[in-house]
This record gives sequence, structure tokens and C-alpha cells, in this order.
Amino acid sequence: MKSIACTLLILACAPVMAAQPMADHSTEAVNATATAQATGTVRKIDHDRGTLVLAHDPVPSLGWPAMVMPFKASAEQRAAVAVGDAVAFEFDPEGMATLLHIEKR
Ligand SMILES: [Cu+2]
Repeated sequence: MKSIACTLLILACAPVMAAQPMADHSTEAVNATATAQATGTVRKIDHDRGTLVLAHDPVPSLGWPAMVMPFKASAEQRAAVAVGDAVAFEFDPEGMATLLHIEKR
């Protein structure tokens, strides 16, 4: 049974992998696990949406310019900062940017 399951998995994945150039595929894999660090200022704490809106400085590692945007933040993270605080934070940029760690500077 085990070998049949493995064969099915390989067959299911093969067309997806074949449709993409190998270089793209490996780049995606790298980005999926990468986190980024940045500094900025807290603009808004949105408990209903579970986000912190941060005016962040440029993020060279991602090629992001400075901007104001929401980051998904836990209740604990939202409680740890106030509007106007200068902060340093680490986040996962995949999909909706998610804070992993945030602290006042
Ligand atoms: Cu941004």
C-alpha cells in the first residue's frame, strides 16, 4: 500500500512541476521559507481584523519600498505596542504579511 501511495503522489505532482521551469520552482521554494526584518512606526491597531498597520521603512531583502500596510498580528502582539511606537519586527512576507516578532525600538 505504501508504495502505491507514493507513486500516486509522484504522478499528481509531476504535471505541476513539468509546467514550470526548474529555476522558478526552486525560487518559490526559497521564498516560501524566508522571513524578513524591518523597522517602522505603528499607525493603527485593528483588533477586528487582527492586524497592525505599520508604516515600514524599505525592506531591501524583499525589494520593498517604504509603505503603510497591514500585517497580521496576534492579540499578544497587538497588545504589546501603541499607535506612534517606533518598532522593529520580523515577518513572513508570503500571502498576507504575518508578524513573527515585534518590539519597540
Ligand atoms: Cu509594505
